Amino acid sequence: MKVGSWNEWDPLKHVVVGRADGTMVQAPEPAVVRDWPEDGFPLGTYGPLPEEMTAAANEQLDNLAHVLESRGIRVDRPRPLDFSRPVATPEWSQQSMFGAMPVRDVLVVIGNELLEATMSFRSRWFEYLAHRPLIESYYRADPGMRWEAAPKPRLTEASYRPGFRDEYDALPYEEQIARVRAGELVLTEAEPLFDAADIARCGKDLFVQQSLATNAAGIRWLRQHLPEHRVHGVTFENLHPMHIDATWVPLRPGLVLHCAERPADEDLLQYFKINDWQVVRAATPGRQTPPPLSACSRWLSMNVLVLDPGTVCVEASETAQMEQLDRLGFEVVPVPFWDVAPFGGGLHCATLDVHREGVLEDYFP
Ligand code: DAV
Repeated sequence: MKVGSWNEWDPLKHVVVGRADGTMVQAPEPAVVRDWPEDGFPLGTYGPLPEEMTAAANEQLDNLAHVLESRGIRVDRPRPLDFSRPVATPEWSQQSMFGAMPVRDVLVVIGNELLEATMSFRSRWFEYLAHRPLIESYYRADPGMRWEAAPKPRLTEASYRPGFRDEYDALPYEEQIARVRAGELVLTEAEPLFDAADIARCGKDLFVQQSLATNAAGIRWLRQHLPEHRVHGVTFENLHPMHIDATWVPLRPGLVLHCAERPADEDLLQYFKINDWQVVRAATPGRQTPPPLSACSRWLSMNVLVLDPGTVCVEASETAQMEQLDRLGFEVVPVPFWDVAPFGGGLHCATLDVHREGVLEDYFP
């Protein structure tokens, strides 16, 4: 048993796969406002996702676990909490938590270090507790593991721009994108904030997206915490940036998949190109609409899980994405996963690499 992973593609040996049990459409909070009247959750309401959706998601998550186990990969599962419970710190209270499906958002393994992200939603402040029994067991089993947690944020009103949503939604597109580029979204710079799923790991280089969940102070904290890495703060032309793993997805050394609808900064493109990386525009998703009850987009089609530099799991209905990866030389493992999407994402979101074989390398010398 070993905790260790330097990138998104080395041979996967041990992984956590999330669970859908008890996932909530979370109660309103400064960072998030859910408004899905057609799906039974009009503005201001909250509650558990329907039981039949939860059962369907769990079936697909269990199937993913079996697919991985049948390939000799060890799979662990988190312990869901009662996410319907109100939670509080001395400075705020929140009427519900969220869930334990997108493990990728909460935790990241960088080398022998397992790092707990700050998170930036009040509904997700306690989510690490769903994963703690596993983390404790890893810490006991692997004397070489480093266990770290970023500073727990306060998440007071000072961490959020008041009236952000209405103001932002009323801006013309160019001004919205200027805000994205400047990192002036819902989070202020009062304290470091980041979700682990805004990090794309490429050995010595870590690409961290500033987003609705990650601020500049969070990226600065990561840079200071990981002095042996080059930590790049990046943005894309995306009106609702939230986690990098449906936008900029490294697949193997020299190959990154990019969401064509979300142009990258010229600096980022140049950095990859001068280091002989191929930047490939991901195939257009098969679906026209985002998943229900979800902040994710249809670009979950490119939220793939790489098993080794020649093998990749792709959502089973995303034919064009599978064909593209096949042409790029991968063995494609189709995994049905669309029923999981309402619970927080795709195959990459739902997993955490505990151990990938391999060593720290510099892919951008
Ligand atoms: O860009 O559609 C995908 C990842 C969510 N964890 C998006 C978000």
